[in-house]
Amino acid sequence: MTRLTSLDQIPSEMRPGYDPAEHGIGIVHLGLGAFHKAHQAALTDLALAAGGGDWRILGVSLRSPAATAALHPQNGLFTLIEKGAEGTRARVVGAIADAICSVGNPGPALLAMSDPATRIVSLTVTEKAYGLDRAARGCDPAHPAVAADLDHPHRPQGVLGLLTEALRRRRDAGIPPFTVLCCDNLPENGALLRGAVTDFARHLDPALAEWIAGEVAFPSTMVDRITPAATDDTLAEAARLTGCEDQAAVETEAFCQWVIEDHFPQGRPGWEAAGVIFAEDVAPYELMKLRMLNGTHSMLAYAGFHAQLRYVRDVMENPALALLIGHHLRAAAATLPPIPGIDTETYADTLLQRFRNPSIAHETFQIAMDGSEKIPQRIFAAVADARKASVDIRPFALATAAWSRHVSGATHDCAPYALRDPRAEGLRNTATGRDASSVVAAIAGLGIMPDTVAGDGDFWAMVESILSDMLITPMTEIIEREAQRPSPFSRR
Ligand code: CS2
Repeated sequence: MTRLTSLDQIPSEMRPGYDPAEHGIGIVHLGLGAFHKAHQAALTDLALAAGGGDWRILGVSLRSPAATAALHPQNGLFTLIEKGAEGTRARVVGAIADAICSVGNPGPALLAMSDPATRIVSLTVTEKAYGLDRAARGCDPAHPAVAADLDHPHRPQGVLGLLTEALRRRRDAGIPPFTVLCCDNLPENGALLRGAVTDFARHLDPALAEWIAGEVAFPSTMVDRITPAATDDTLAEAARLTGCEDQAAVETEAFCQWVIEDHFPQGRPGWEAAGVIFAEDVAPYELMKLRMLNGTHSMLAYAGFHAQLRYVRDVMENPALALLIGHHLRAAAATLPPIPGIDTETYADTLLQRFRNPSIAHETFQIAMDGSEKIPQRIFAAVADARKASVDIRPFALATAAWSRHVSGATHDCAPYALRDPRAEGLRNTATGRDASSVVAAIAGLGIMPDTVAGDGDFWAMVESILSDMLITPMTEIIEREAQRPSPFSRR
């Protein structure tokens, strides 16, 4: 079978509705994973078909050459397989013009980011890659990439280093800055990244920091599309559908949402043609998504993984766990400020439907990754607001206990696994194989939550009591027992 390299090879109904060769690059994207391809690249593809413009994307991989090895030989083309209630649809996306890898050689990425034609630099690099000091809203000089880039700012490897060096070059050359578009699941992601980049720059050149603070736009975004990591099955399906070998194919759900603050001084693609919502203030949407979708995802990932449920769709088949998922969604909704035009019950129902999607094989172990980077905004922030609004905190205590069990490495009812978390080493020393109170002390002492939550004795007592059971009882039994408890979040 021939490798996908050109649109002539595929059926005409699967081609983009425009000729990619007629459109120049306007966006450099950092973090070339499945999510970027299924979300921003897919939507930019629709926007190019509808409104044109020089808005194709140069993808930069910051971690491994694998994404580049898949996309570069295919001239950036890849098959997008969308799976929803109406069945499977596939099309080839032409929005990515090329892919490069910056590992060990940031030169080409910096060149592209400093090019006047680049007007947006977007990012999906995962929470842990930034090197944020979230409490101080700055950068964390102890983060390995931040430390290395502060030492060698002209040969950056990390996110903050690359952005700052590219912005410096633009300032020095009198080129207006690009807009920085953070697309990771962080609260007020634009403002958070602005704080981190300006703080990073301040360590090197205070005048540059001032220029960035005054001139660079960092709109916040809420991104949403459930996209499992591509597998051999994904590639085989793409080959069947297109008739070409495709090493870069991606599969995703039919649902897709992107809410963005409309602040793009150098312009932007006509994304509204692709259904993108532009809002004055994205924060309420982000909070809703982080606490309802992502918070529930984390809870079901830890409980589900330890109940030996491999995929989210399997979790939804367990009636007791499905009931607890409903409780978590309603508890999370109760912590949110009202959002005009949004009914959180309807949003919760849509989420349940999406989690049930039988054609999406989303591994609980994948979602369980990097808990210490995710739980703060997904669970602990909800606890803080739940306390203010007198909302029952038990669902959040259950989620925290399930994460703590994952961190403790207890395997009395499941196979051994490696903890995938940037704080894994520290947690191995303080939490692995320990009793419930030591694990809870290790978690509460991580410094990743508001002081009010860290000092909330009742909350931690509840977590510890659930966790003590979880350390000796099979997770399936804990779930059954928990589901039988009366809850204010039962659907009336
Ligand atoms: C998930 C997200 O892996 C995870 O932590 O919760 O990747 C989730 O699938 C996306 O945010 C959906 O938009």
